[in-house]
Amino acid sequence: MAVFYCFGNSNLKVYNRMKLIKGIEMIESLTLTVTDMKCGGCEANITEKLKAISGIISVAASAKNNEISLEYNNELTDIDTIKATIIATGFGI
Ligand SMILES: [Cu+2]
Repeated sequence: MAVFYCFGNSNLKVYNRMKLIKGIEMIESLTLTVTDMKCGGCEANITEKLKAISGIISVAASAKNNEISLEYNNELTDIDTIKATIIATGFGI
């Protein structure tokens, strides 16, 4: 699994890289069915919000498929935080 990248801020990037090298097992993949994304603007909006969470490694949002796939460090964030951010941004789970 290629997980040696991060879209967060530079400090987070360094932190995640350290953690990834120490133990890849704390990285989790998650795909959620998310409603109400209509276009690329919606995808960009939710992607930006999710990437701002500490511990989020990657985000792929698809309005077409009503899906958001993420990789995250489960020591830094969790599914409840991710879901709450999606709902707070105006989308449905
Ligand atoms: Cu849109």
